[in-house]
Amino acid sequence: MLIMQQSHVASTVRCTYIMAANAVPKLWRIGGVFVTTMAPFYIYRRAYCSSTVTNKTPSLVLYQYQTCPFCCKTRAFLNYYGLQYQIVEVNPLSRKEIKFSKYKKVPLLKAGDVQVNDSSLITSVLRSSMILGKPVSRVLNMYPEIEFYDATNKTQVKERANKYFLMYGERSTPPLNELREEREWREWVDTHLVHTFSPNIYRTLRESWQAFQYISEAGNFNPFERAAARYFGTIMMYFIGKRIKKKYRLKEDVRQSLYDECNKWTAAIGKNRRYMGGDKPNLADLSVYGALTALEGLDTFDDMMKNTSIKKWYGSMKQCVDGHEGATDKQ
Ligand SMILES: N[C@@H](CCC(=O)N[C@@H](CS)C(=O)NCC(=O)O)C(=O)O
Repeated sequence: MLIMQQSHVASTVRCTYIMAANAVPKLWRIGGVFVTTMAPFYIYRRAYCSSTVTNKTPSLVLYQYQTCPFCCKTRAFLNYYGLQYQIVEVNPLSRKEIKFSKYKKVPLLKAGDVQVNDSSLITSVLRSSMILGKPVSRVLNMYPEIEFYDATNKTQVKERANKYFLMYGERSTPPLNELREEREWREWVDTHLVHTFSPNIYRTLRESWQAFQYISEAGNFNPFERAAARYFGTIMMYFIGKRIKKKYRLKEDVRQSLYDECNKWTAAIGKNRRYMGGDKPNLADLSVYGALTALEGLDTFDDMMKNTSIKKWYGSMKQCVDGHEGATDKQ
């Protein structure tokens, strides 16, 4: 497995920067200066992740930012099931690698000619495809797109309303309460857990500075550009982090909000289960684990490990995912 470790933290920051900036449009415009400064230095990278291949697996190409939490969660799924895939690291500014796509976010997955957008949809479609033994193109039709008006953000939105559901067809399903629990916690990752990330990563000027050290070190900067990224990015993200904290009503101490979410998760697993899926991880385990890997290497991650009950579960998950333990469990 080829891991693009050198860009790990830089991409986390880059992604949370983009997420944050989208959440705060006015500051995004200010951020344009930063974006322009950074633009030439994001490098297009390809890597091949290889593990078990099945005859049924189409050629999978994952378009991603290396440590965007949504991309991390998709990779955790692919790695756990030992699927072979190619990574295309997207330039977050030009996004030229995904010019072919109307959907402008990552992750997006190409399975042969079929494009699947959104981390949760990718997970559901691929898992359903394994369960049913049907090609991705056919399974994707089971997730119809609906369009609606989002009154909060005042935009027209296209969604696959059943994106957290798995398709079993004629096959026997696990107990319904287990399926419901798995769905609800997968949704919780997208609607609660990830919202605690940016305010924590940019919590203090020191942490924000630390994060932007990684960005500038990962890129090929001349001294002026490196300084511009460090100083401008550090300050801007510090303030954007505060806005996000307010938007999602996080606690005064944002670490506490992250700890609370982690402890909620371990409490939901309880004392009698190793994983939410029982003896083996289910899609909720993979989703929580994958999203949290985006924080690795940052102070936030170390604090989370020290101050919550998540460490043991996280360590077991790492073994399962890195060991592709789901590769024998594709049905
Ligand atoms: N619901 C999507 C969210 C994906 C998302 O927001 N991705 C961010 C990166 S962290 C992105 O691509 N933003 C680019 C942009 O909005 O311009 C998923 O789960 O995949």
